[in-house]
Amino acid sequence: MILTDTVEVIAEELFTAEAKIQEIDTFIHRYPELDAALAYKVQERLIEMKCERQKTHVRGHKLGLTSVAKQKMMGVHEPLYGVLLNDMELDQQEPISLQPFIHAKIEPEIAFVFERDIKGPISVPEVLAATAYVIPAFEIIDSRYRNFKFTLPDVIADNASSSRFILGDRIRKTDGLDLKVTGTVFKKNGQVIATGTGASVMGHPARAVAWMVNKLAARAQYVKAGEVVLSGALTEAFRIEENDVFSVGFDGLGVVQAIFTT
Ligand code: OOG
Ligand code: MG
Repeated sequence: MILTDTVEVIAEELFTAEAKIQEIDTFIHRYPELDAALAYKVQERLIEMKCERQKTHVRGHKLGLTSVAKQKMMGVHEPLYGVLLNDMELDQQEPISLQPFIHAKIEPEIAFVFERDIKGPISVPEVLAATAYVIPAFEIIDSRYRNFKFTLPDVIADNASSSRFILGDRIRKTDGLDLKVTGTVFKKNGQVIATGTGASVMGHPARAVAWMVNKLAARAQYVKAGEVVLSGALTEAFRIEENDVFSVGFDGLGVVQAIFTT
């Protein structure tokens, strides 16, 4: 009973923080029992609340902290996963207002879409064989926690800091493509701010996907055909300021842009 209350209280406070655009304290001190397993229960409850109250539905999944660059930046040294909802998707042609965000950051990712349901146990070659296509993507993350600082259970509960995502329009089959050597160039207002390669994501972006699918299997969950999976940032994330324009190009995959207003 007490555990259920903990889940309910944390999910409700995270929901409210996002709705009111207010940063909050992390939960780990208030609830020392908050471990990764309990935090995934909070995340599940939070997603349920969003689906009910925002009349949205699951669009896919995301990986986080799958690169050394991101793990170092955030001081959390394990990957995690979260859920993408339909109302998180933005169009790269539409200017994006900064009003709904607390302290948003942007990061380049490779998105996967699968031609059939994928369930654990699964290997990297099996993930690649089931991939319908990959798409260049941006993720906008916006932690609900003060100063964008958290522990692993806190960030799991907060649905892995997810906020929005943008998909490019070129899609590519993975045949003849070696995603581990796929290079990326990330620009802000025309200047290169970071570069990376597919291998920065757990050695191969498909390894991150396999890792998540195997974790989901332990909770009797899986990735459905047609869902989007963001495999995790290849570089560190950058704070978004008014009127910034970001673009990211992936060798052989194409480009995606994000145009911000005030
Ligand atoms: C956690 C989410 C990280 C990624 O791609 O590494 C993430 C965070 O850094 O706030 O989405
Ligand atoms: Mg990300």
